[in-house]
Amino acid sequence: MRNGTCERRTTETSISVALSLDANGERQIDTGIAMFDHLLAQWAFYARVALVVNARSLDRIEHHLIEDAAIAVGRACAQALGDRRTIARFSTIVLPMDDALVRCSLDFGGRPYARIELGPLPERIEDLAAPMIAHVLTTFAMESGCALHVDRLAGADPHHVIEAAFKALGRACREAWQLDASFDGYLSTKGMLA
Ligand SMILES: [Mn+2]
Repeated sequence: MRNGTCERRTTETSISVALSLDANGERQIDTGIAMFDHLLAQWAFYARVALVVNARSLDRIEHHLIEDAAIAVGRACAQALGDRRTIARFSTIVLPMDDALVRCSLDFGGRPYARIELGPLPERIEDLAAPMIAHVLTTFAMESGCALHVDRLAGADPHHVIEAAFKALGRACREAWQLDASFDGYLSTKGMLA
């Protein structure tokens, strides 16, 4: 089983994440921020992972809580992926949700990069500050070791746009993390992922 955990305790937050890649989308997520829980649940469900996230703020600063939870989820992914032998590595998903259409394209080759283009968003979406959305996606890319491109292709409702982004990321992770039986080793002409 490909499992990862991350315990992160600082003066700002207390975060606990447990992740299993080969699962069925079951999740238990509590960050105290309903919209963030909702987005993590969408990601986990469509990635078909098992995800436990318990995140508590110790300094009552929302930015720290969300940032640290994203770091912990990304690190748990990196640990679960291990040496990344035989993973399919790439995926591109274009995902509709009513008016919204979002493309997520990624490479889990281990070189972190993020380009997040979600267009104009209101200051807050439900109880989540909008600037945190790109921050979460970028942090995930840096800590999990993927090159991540997310583009809003259409969308009027900001809730739909960001929800579609996390669903697309989940579907793309599921594809990229699948083991490809057509080769034995690393999916790279270099013979390694670096
Ligand atoms: Mn929703």
